[in-house]
Amino acid sequence: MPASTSDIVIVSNRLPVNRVERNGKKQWETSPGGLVSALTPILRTKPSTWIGWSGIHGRAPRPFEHEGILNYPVSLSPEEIENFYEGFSNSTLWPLYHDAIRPPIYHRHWWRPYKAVNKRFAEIAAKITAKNGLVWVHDYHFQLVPSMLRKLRPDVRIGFFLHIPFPPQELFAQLPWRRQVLEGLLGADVVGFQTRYGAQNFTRLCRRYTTCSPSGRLTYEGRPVIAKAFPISIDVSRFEGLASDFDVQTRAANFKAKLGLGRRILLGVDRLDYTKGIEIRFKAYRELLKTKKVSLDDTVFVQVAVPSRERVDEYIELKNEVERTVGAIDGEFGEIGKSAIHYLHRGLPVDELVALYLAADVMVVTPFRDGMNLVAKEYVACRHRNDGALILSEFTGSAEELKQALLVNPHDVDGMSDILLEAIQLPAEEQKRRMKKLRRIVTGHTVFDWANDFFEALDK
Ligand code: GDG
Repeated sequence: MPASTSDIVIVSNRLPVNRVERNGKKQWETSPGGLVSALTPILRTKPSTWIGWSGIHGRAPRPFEHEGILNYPVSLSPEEIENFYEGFSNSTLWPLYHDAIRPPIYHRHWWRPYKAVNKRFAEIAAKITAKNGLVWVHDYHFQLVPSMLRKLRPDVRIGFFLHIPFPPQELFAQLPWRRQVLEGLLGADVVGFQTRYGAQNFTRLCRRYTTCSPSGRLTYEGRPVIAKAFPISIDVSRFEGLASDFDVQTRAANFKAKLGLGRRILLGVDRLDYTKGIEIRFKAYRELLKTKKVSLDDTVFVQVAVPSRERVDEYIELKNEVERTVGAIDGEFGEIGKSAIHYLHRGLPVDELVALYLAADVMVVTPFRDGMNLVAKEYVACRHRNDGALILSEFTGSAEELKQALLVNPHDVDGMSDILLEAIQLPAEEQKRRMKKLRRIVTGHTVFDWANDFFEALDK
């Protein structure tokens, strides 16, 4: 074991920092996002290390400390990025775990690099974790790490959390490496999912395809394995703080004025991903314009589509499709100086994002399948005046909790048009009634509670 080891080790695809250039100088900057802010307070209490890819091509930088956390960068070769990341992780597992919305691709030449990269991460974790330490592995990129690590370090407590859905048997059974993946996960002491359905699917599949106990509590190779839902949340006070900031509120007022006072603003915020149902919400909106139930004078749609996985074919096609649809709708209904849809293909600074959440009368969240969907929770956290309407797909993890949203089946264009209209016309009293309940749920369970609950289950 090396001279300095860590009591807590996090394994995730990306490090919690980004390499950025400021005033001509390259430096590390903490990545925005709930996961990093949730884990940071816990990681600061004990010697801790975060293992991940730095996003830099070529040789990995040496381990370094940044804001009290030791970062351990791991290198990925261009072939590994192609086969492990874009291939097996994002063209096999991602579509398979999201209801096979796009056909998952099963290439044997992707599986080997997936195993090899998982092994590299497991070996590093084994090397740097202190005796009886704790390792928390994140997400679908690393499902083999738990069992690989257990073989190397049986003394260590191992947790795994899946940020995306875990599919039902009918789908998961397609995976040529289904047994290996299940056995990989069973190396953990605690396997966490976003919803209880994910935990149930996993438990059933383990009983069917591995030597797990056939009934009763889940045990594997004589060891208990906890498979349970730990629904993730957001840093509520950060969003509440931003939403009550004077500059952010001024910006929100400016957005409203620019978009046209008196127009109801519909907002979508998503990574440009085929799971998010972006094109379907535009079809539903088009229907309302076509049937003159709404007009350009009374509504406007703003869509932020953050670029994502831009080298994967399916994402290139999706971008073309979404942009064609936006162009067609604006071509048909737009006027000089007045668009039906404002489409921004870029990420915005978080204060601008919050200003948009404040400006939006209707938040439109319509994924075909989503592990949780934090955008829905962020919108609610920002609506401190208890107004606004949240449209939420039934097929998101958040819909399990946010029952007072206007729930919608994202495959039903007519149903979605109806819900859009209902949301646009929702009386103030009804907005208040729903939003109050939604806010109670979101503020009552933050990302810090999520992280604490998981550590508590793991630290037994
Ligand atoms: C995966 C799972 C699960 C978006 N646009 C901007 C921006 N964002 C931020 C949002 C939010 C995050 O990105 C997106 O989170 P989601 O949960 O909506 O979706 P995924 O990226 O697919 O995340 C998902 C999540 O992991 C956590 O477990 O909920 O189901 O798929 O926080 O605010 N942030 C900024 N500018 C943008 O333009 N600054």
